[in-house]
Amino acid sequence: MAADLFETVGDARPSRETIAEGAALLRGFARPFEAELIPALRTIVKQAPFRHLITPGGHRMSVAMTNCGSLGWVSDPSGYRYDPIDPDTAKPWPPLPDVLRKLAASAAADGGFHGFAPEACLINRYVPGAKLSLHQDKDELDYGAPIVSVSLGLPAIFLFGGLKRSDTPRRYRLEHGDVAVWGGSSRLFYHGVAPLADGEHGVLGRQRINLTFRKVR
Ligand code: MD6
Ligand code: FE
Repeated sequence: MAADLFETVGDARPSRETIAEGAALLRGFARPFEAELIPALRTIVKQAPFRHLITPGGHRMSVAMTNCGSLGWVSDPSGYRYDPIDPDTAKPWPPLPDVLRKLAASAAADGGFHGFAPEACLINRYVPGAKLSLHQDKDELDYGAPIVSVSLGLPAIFLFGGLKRSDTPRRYRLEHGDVAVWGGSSRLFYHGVAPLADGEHGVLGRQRINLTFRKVR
């Protein structure tokens, strides 16, 4: 059969997609960092293990979390906050490795935000069935900086709405190595992650890892 005119070799998804003003998906952007990135993450989670945080409403989150950087995002019954100390280990969070700093800054620049210097990297682990309800990222003091979000492991459906919780979200499939950069007029858009479908990833197994880099103050 003759090749279809619109067929492309390899990955048919565009390498960069603007999904709103200030928001872009950079397909495969993290792949060149992978060989350094994954060992760095293994070191971090040995020092600051994943844990299931409790929301202010008293619910245990299905996504397990940890952090690296000078500040970490935490939730407990008293509220959400950024804390320089890991409440589980009573020690500072592991430092942000150079490879993560470089990945975050170069992705932000590619998305149009130059000079991005994150203080916090929130590391999320999803197992099949885990999800993240629609929310806004609004615990930071500096909304001028974007958020850079790196997806690793199993693919997920990212839900991306608007400024109101009632705005119907669009759905984007995020795969291993994809990066979302998020700022400007969409910085406070509601977003979430649909329940993770079961599967086995060649590098990370039966899980999805998401890194979100934030400039907090
Ligand atoms: C996740 N991400 O992809 C969760 N927030 O696992 C987020 O909550 C997020 O991807 C702000 C900007 C980009 C994101
Ligand atoms: Fe978020």
